[in-house]
Order: sequence, then structure tokens, then C-alpha cells
Amino acid sequence: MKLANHKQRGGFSLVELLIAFSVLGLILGSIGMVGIAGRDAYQEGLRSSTLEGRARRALERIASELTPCIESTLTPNPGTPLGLGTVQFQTCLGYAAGAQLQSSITCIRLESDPADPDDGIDNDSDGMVDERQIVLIRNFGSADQIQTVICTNVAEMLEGETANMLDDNGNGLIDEGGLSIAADGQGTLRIRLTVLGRDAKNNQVRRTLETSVHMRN
Ligand SMILES: [Ca+2]
Ligand SMILES: [Ca+2]
Ligand SMILES: [Ca+2]
Ligand SMILES: [Ca+2]
Repeated sequence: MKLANHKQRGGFSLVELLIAFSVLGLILGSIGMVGIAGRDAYQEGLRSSTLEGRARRALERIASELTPCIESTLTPNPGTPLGLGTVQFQTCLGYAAGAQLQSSITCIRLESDPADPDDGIDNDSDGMVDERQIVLIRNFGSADQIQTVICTNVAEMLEGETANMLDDNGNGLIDEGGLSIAADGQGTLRIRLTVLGRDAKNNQVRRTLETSVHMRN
């Protein structure tokens, strides 16, 4: 009777225990893998939305600056097939005695990152070659001009474009830069922007957004 009880209670043999632990290990391993994959996907999504958010904020800022632009003051006239990375303009401040009051000159300019001059080399070792920045300059050309960087890590050229006098990305503009402002001749400006970032594997990724604004004046 005692022996029978012992046999019933004896439960698992060493082999059974080994199998059980192996199965448990596999299950825990799978859960871990799923957890890591989920975390990577989450971080990737976060990076992607951060990059998109950065591009969107910069684009909205540029659009809001250009909306009150007086079309006749836009310099140079962006109605060229190149798409411009730099424009100057004045905005309408209102009217006095029937005359339009114009602001001082504002400049939006795509320029080299000061830490990475335009020489085909990644001078600041951030994995991006000749990245650009966008600056907004108020009171442009006067002694009290104020310069603000509104977007960094902007691509040298718009996504899909290379410097070859051809329209590689098929948007009607030739060799346009990472910021491109083009007019349609009807008072509407098309603004395109490509920003750069890094993915979880440290590869360079880019995000391109575009929007249109109709100049109010
Ligand atoms: Ca460089
Ligand atoms: Ca760089
Ligand atoms: Ca193009
Ligand atoms: Ca090209």
C-alpha cells in the first residue's frame, strides 16, 4: 500500500521534468521574443511619428509665414521650374488711408548646417551628409534682423531627387532642394520638405511632406 502511494505521488521522472522545463523555456523565450519585437515596433513607430511631427511642424510654420505674403513682394519669383529653397517677402499689416501697410522683409532660407558644410562629407559625424537647416529671418537686411532656426536635419535634396538637371521624382521640378517652394502663377505656393532621421538600426530614414498655401494679398 505504501509502495503504491509512493508510485502515485512520485509524479514526474527526470526525463519528464526536463521536457517540462524545455517546454517552459520555449514558452518564456517566445514571450520574450514577442516582447522585444513589440518594443522594437513601438520604438520604430515612435521614431517615425517624431520625424513626421518634426516635418509637419516645420511645414505648418512655413505655411503660416507665407499665407499673409504680398504676392508682388515675393523674391525671387518662385514661378520657376526649379522650386526654391530661399524666398524673401513682405506681409500686409493692414491699410491706412487706403494704402497697404507692408511689413519689413522676412526671409525663409534653406542653408547648410553650420556643423556640416556642403562638401560631400559628414563633417559632424551624425550619419547625414551635408544636411541642411531652415532659418527664418525677420527684418531681413536691416541692422536688427533676427534669425531663428525652424528646422534642422533637412535633406540636401527633396526625396527622390539628385543633382543632374532632370526631374527624377516626377513632380515637375528639376533638382529641387530639401525645402522647395514653387508658385503656380495663381497665387498658390506649393511647399515641399524632406527631413532626415535614424531608425532603430541606425539607418538613415527620410520623411517628405508637402502642403499648399494661397497668398492672401
Ligand atoms: Ca559636409
Ligand atoms: Ca552630418
Ligand atoms: Ca523633382
Ligand atoms: Ca534631378
